[in-house]
Amino acid sequence: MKTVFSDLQLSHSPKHEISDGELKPAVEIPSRAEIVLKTVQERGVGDVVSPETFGARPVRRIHAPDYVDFLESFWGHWSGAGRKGEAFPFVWPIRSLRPDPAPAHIDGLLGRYSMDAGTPIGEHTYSAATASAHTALTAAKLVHEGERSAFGLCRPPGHHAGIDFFGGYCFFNNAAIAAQWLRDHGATRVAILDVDYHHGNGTQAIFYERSDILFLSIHADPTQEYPYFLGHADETGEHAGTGFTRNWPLPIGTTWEKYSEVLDDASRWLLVYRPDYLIVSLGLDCFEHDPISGFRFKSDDFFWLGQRLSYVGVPTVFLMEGGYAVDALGTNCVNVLEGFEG
Ligand code: Q9C
Ligand code: ZN
Repeated sequence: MKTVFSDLQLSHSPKHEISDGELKPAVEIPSRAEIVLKTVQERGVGDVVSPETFGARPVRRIHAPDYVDFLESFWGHWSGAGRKGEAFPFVWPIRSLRPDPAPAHIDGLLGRYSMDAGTPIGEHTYSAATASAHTALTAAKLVHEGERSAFGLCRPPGHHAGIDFFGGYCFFNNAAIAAQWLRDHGATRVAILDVDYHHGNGTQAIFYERSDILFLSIHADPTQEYPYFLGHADETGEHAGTGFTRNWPLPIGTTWEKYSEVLDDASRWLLVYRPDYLIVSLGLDCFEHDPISGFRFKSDDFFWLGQRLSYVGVPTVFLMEGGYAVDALGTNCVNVLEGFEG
């Protein structure tokens, strides 16, 4: 299986995040991608290729023009205003407040286009997020050209990013951009299976009213875990998308034994839907030693996860999402890919 990766994705290098009432060291850091790349090479998964350029259009097929413009121009405004460090939002247009017209002030803009204070923007965030999206697109294109599978080593991740907001360490929704690109290049149905520990709120919301993209997610119960405000079992799609979203929230402490029963259920939905392509939002944060997560996968369990995904029998694009136990991240990720390849 080919891996797609670009060094540009390393240039987003957040120093801190706001969590637990503190300014803590960031966990979504460049070494995550470096160790996965190193393990892909050491274990001989296959060639590593650079992303192709796709221009600006595929990202703008998913994201609002004003949001993309905001991300592209933000650092100039921020540094121009004399701000020194990385940018954190701290005020949001919830409920009675108006998102539109968008504010002109940088602090207002940050809140208008974000969902949390854990996801700082730095000087190179836009170019890294763009490269990450192009990595996803290139992996999708490889599978579209006939490969059985491909691995987009995406970083920053994507599944929390919505049409016009960043959050959860995500800026552009790589899986959504890849799914839409496949639809725009002949696919009739695309399925996204999100196995990140956190609910993929951005991906779900983007496709919530559509039947041509099936969204399935297995994740920690949002009553107990980030993103807290989406991912309940009763969210199943709306309008034309009714029945084309499915969520399996699971309790903190879930092991592979329990998870795999639910994965069987999700696999049955895939078999019934018969997608042309499967995109796996591949979070590796279900690992027992993940520093911010509460499931109990062992490293070997990721191999079984990959094996089960191969049984779906559909051309598959793996796109990396979360996973923060850096030392084990390469092993866990490559276990999925090897489990898939059999
Ligand atoms: N005290 C992804 O896995 N909040 N994003 C963590 C920890 C944010 C995770 C707070 C978690 C976002 C792609
Ligand atoms: Zn996650």
